[in-house]
Amino acid sequence: MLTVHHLRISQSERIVWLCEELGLDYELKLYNRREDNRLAPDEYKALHPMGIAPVITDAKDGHNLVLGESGAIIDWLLAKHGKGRLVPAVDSPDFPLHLFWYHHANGTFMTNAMMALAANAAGAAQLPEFVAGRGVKSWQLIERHLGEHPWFGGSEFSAADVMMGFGLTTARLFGGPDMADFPNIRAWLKRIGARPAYQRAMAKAEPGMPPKLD
Ligand SMILES: N[C@@H](CCC(=O)N[C@@H](CS)C(=O)NCC(=O)O)C(=O)O
Repeated sequence: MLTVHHLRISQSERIVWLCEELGLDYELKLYNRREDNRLAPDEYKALHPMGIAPVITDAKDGHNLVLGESGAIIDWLLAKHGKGRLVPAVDSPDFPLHLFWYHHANGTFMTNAMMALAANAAGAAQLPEFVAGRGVKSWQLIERHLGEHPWFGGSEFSAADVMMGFGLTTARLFGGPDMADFPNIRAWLKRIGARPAYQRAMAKAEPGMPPKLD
């Protein structure tokens, strides 16, 4: 049985969302963050050597899969169960858009957000230029892209939207720019908020917590 291990208020919400988009049969286990340091509890740390969310497990046909890292998990789920869904055709002009944003999400956008968080936690009076500059560029590029295309992967919703989603929604609970400056991003947030799969995922992953869509 496929099990999604979701650490509350974390990037593992992506995997719940993907499972709902694909209509998969899966078990969802919720874990609260530790009270003292907001990190994953020991039970979560025991799942995988990195001990960070997301992690999936799947015990099937004598194989016990334990897989971490959002992109690896999404690639695995799409390869196993996607049947071509949520990735544009290789020959489509949407394919490179999808690839760029699918990888920008963790390769640059979230990495930069984490560096900003770390600098703030360390008491930096201001962010180092390479962090601040990259953050501004990323947000501006996202805004421009979503003014030209409805989805990160171009004309259709794709796994790139799932990858980008956390940084544009729940991660903003920890800080982020003034959304008044980003009407195209706000329109995208409305579009994902209207998706039944997103609504189901967030109700299951974060019961009682309204998704951060404004
Ligand atoms: N690049 C990783 C990032 C994972 C990550 O940083 N997860 C955070 C939550 S957003 C985490 O598990 N934090 C709790 C901890 O470090 O104990 C991925 O996407 O899987």
